[in-house]
Amino acid sequence: MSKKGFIFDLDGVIVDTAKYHFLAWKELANSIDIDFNEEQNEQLKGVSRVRSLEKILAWGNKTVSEDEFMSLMSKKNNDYLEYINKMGEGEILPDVPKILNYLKEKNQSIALGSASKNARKILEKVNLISSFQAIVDGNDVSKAKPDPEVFIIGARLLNQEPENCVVFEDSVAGIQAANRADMVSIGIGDKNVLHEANYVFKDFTEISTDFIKELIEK
Ligand code: B16
Ligand code: MG
Repeated sequence: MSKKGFIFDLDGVIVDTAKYHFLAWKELANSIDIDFNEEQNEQLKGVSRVRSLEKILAWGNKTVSEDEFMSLMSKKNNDYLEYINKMGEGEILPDVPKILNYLKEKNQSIALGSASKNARKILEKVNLISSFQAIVDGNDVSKAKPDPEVFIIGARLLNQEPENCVVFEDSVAGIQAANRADMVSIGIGDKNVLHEANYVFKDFTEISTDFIKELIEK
C-alpha cells in the first residue's frame, strides 16, 4: 500500500476550541466597550490572533497604541489558556481517533497544520501529541492561510510531495490553502460554505475507513 501525507487542521477538525476563543475574545472586546457575537466569532475561524484583534477593533471602530494592542493580545491569550488548561481527551471530536488509528495502522504519514500558536499545548492536553509525526503551527509560518505555506511545510516535514497529501480543514481559508498547495482538500463542516473543497463531510462520523483507503490507494 502506498504512503501518503495526511495533514489535519486543529480547531474545528480535531477539537472545538472555537468556543473558548469566543469566550476569551468576548470578554476582551466587552472590556473595551466593543460588542462581540457568535457570528463575528465565525469570521475568526482559522484567522491568526493578530488579525483577529485587528478585525475586532475595526468592528468596534477603535484604534489603540501598539503597546495596548500587545497587552490586549496577551490578555486574550491568558484567558484562552485558562480554558485550554482544563481540556482533556473527552474534547476530541467524534471519530477523530478512529481515523487517526486507521491511518497509523496503514502506516501513513500524519501532520498537524494549524494557525494556532497554542497547538502543541492543546494536543498535549487531549493526549494526541504522539499521533503526529510533524506539527506545523502559528509559530512556524510567516504567511497565514489561504497562503499554502503551513501545508507545504507540513508536506516537507513528512517527506511527501504536495500532490500526495490530503488536508482536513474546517475553514474556507484553509481549504483555499490546501487547493493552492495542490493537495486533496477535505472540508469538515457545511458544504455550502466549504464548496471549494474536493470533498465535504459534516464531521468525522461521516467519513468511512473505506473512503480513507481509496484516498491512500489513489
Ligand atoms: P492562537 P486552526 C486557529 O486554529 C483558530 O481557528 C483561530 O480562531 C485562532 O485565532 C487561530 O488558530 C490562532 O490561535 O491564538 O491560539 O494562536 O483552525 O488553524 O487550528
Ligand atoms: Mg480550523
